[in-house]
Amino acid sequence: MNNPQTRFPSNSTEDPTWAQAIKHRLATSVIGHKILCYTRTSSTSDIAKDLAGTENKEGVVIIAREQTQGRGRLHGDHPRKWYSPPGGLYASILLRPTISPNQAPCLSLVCAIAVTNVLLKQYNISAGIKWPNDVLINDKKICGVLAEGSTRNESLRYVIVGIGINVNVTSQSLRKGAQSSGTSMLIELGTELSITEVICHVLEEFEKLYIEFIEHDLSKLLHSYRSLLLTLGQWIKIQTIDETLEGIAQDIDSNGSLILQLADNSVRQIYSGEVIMSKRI
Ligand code: BT5
Repeated sequence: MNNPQTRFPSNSTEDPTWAQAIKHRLATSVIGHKILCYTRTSSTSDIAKDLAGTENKEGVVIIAREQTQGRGRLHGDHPRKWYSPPGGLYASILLRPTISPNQAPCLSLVCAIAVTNVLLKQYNISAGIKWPNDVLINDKKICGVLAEGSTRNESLRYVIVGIGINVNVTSQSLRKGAQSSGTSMLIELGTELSITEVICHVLEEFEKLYIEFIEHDLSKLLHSYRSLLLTLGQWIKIQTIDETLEGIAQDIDSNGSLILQLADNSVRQIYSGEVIMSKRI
């Protein structure tokens, strides 16, 4: 049994009324069968990790209006920070997919497709994806996705997909958090939106794509993913764990890896990295 202290961190304030409102509006069958909402917490992904010890059924969703220790992907040994002021949407989904551990990173691509589809179709915001899973509008980041998996005896125990979306975050707030290169739905549309509605759209779209992914791996979703990618066919510079490479972003393979054609025409498969520059050719 988990220590309640860790399960509900002391700086967390639960908001069961908000959880009920989301459940009432949500039209999904698995994702969000249980929802825990917080006004403020350290990181929704930490709470989800803690719950993974006791919650056997996948689809539990943890949502917060503010995070004090929101994190992004690892950079060396340290996670990058995800600036998480009030006005943003911070959510983590506990999943137990029956896939091999090396397929787990694909879930962040699936989630990036879901968020981008919602921005495009529900809000008419022309968003695209920067490989692997940043959602951008005019080169400005509006959403980041983080998939963290846990394995035992070489099989996947669970994956937590964390989603941060700047919904009603103002440009002043982004400046204050040193994220002037980011944007928000409020900035793009000039109007505040219901965070409840945004999370319901995202969870509904994610569930649809997650089921397709489980049934057919990434193959059925690759076409959508490619069409949303901003850098395909472009000359890019990419920072991997141990080197910086430049070349043409040729394609994405069925594991979600980027296929990069270098200047000498050799081809590299990049599993993870950060695109730091791109230009049309
Ligand atoms: C990500 O990492 O983009 C993944 C972010 C995932 C956040 C969610 S929120 C719910 C759940 N709980 C958590 O604690 N995390 C997840 P990465 O690709 O490493 O990008 C991090 C970089 O994005 C930072 O170094 C900044 O440059 C930039 N950034 C940070 N906060 C931002 C914001 N609010 N808006 C735009 N860009 C931001």
